[in-house]
Amino acid sequence: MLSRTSTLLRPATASFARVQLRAMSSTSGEQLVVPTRSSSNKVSILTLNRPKALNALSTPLFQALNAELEKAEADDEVRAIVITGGEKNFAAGADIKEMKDKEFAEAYTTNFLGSWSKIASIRKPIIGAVAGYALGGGCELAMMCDILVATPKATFGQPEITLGIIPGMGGSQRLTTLIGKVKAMDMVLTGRKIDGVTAEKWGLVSRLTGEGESVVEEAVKVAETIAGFGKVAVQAGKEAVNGSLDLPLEQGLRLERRLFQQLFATQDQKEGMAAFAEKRKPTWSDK
Ligand code: CO8
Repeated sequence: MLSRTSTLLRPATASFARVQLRAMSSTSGEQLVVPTRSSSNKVSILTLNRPKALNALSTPLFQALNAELEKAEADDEVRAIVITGGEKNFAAGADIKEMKDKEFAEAYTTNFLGSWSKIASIRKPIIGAVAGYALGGGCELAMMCDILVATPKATFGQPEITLGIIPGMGGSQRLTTLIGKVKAMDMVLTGRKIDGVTAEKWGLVSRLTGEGESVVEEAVKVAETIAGFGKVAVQAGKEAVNGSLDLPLEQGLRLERRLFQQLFATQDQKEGMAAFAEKRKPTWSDK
């Protein structure tokens, strides 16, 4: 699955990989999330790996993804994260077979899906790489990434209505913020699916791959660009943009101004501006 990306990616170190295997295996021993690193080692690439079920998002898969996200967040070497389903399918939604017999009491008392939004609390930048289906929970997972790269033929949709339910992980909320009320209503109430080209036009996707390009490689390139900047400013940028989603304008502007002013206390601000004046490349210290 990762063969087309081999020039940019390399497997995690042996000891790292052993830990991953334990954390990410299903009871059948299947590795549900495959962690690799970019050749610079700065980008953690997490590949959903249930190809036969089109990467349907089961509870064990999400537990594995959450565990990998926590490791990537804690790893000092990792400066950006790519989440992908590889070059064929991102994820065709929550696992319908797992959900079909759920009852209200169990779903409510066990907070079913409650932990699935862990990704939204990760402070490092996350780039989603979408090919094929990103449906239901798959579309919602994609929308929890900070930047989305997709193929023109990728398929986005919230088809929950066809199953007698509605989106449960932000599909009605994040989608509306991204593409506006009437288009979100259209997708949520009719189950309408859109391709990558339309998703880019509507503001759901930030970049499309060109002819013959690997979506994972393109996402890793974006991640490497970010990984090349100072960590403090990157984290502040992510916090400021996310603030705009939660805060009224006045408070959002105050957050942005405070973060902006605080960056003048960093060595990276001194270095970045000195390097510009001296016509040289900056060397970031992340301080
Ligand atoms: N769950 C479980 N299994 C799935 C899912 C899924 N969401 N999607 C596909 N599969 C399985 C199929 O059952 C099939 O398995 P098998 O070979 O054992 O029969 C295999 O994947 C291949 O699928 P198809 O044969 O159906 O492949 P097609 O190419 O004919 O069709 C489709 C592809 C159109 C994507 C079709 O599989 C489909 O419609 N899938 C369901 C899409 C969907 O409705 N998704 C929304 C699910 S509900 C949801 O996500 C709720 C979100 C709530 C929050 C969740 C937070 C994460």
